[in-house]
Amino acid sequence: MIKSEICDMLGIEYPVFQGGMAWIADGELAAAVSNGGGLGIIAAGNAPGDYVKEQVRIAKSLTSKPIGVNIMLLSPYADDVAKIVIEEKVEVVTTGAGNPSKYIKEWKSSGIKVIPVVASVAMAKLMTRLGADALIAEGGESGGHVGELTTIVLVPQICDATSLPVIAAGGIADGRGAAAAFVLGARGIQMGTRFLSAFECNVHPAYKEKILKATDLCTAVTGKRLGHPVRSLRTQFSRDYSKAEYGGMPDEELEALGTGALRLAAKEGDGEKGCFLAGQIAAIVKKEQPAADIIKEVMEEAEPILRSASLWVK
Ligand code: TUI
Repeated sequence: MIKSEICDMLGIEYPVFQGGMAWIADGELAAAVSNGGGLGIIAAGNAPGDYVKEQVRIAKSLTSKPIGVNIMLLSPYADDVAKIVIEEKVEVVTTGAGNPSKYIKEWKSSGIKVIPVVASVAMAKLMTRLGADALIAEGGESGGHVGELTTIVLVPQICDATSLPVIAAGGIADGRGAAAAFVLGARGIQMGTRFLSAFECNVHPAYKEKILKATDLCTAVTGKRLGHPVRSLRTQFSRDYSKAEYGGMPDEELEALGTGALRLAAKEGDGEKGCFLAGQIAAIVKKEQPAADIIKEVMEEAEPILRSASLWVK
């Protein structure tokens, strides 16, 4: 059994977080992950506060275990959601795509565990100083909004920069990746892409199908020019967007081209105009299964790998 201080800190069985995937990670998925012994996380994404409130209530009706909410800091509703997590007594807040400094004091004084995603050493040091409880080090192999560095170089550098426990994210979808993360110094893992194939994940069936059929080179990063690089499956949308991005389309038009594309993929499975966020590890996701089985399987795979690591030492 793999345990770490993250389990004690949050009252969870396995040090496994489910990534806060915008328009996908709802109350039902989060509850299934938490009931499976991990930390289920509801994605606020760009959705209004009422949506988040509803999903938290759904999750809490389905589990008595701790749950988290991921606040996407580029959202126009981030301030609203920051209050709602306090009102709804959410146990854990993770943040992404920005700097959550202005919220941390209030979350902490409300008893919320604060776990920001960091993509640089500077941000890790700042979050440590401001009283975060742990950090998620997310490498650019991940789906969605990506930083510059890969998981293998980011995790040890973040571990060296902080005394807080670090959760590794980006490029992890099985026990090999999980074991590697622990060897790099992480005390937990976060997976997004792998949970897309959970039975309890309510994403459109066409999205799941694309993940199950994904191959090694099937993702690409778009949006660098606007300062919001995003990794998604190579589709009609990503090709059209890249063409516009490098073909000189004005910024406002380019911004408009991306608006609504995440929702179209997640809710409608729209293969033409949808943006199907996915990590580079999508190709090793091969089957649908209950969220609880995903957690167990990944942890059970990692255990013998970590045990046998000592065989390399002569
Ligand atoms: O946030 C994510 N992944 C996401 S957010 C998202 S929704 C979206 N919609 C429109 C445009 C962009 C995104 C889909 N996927 N992952 C966590 C993450 N956070 N990755 C990288 C970062 C990050 C980047 C910069 C965290 C902090 C940061 O600090 C910048 C600063 O303010 O100094």
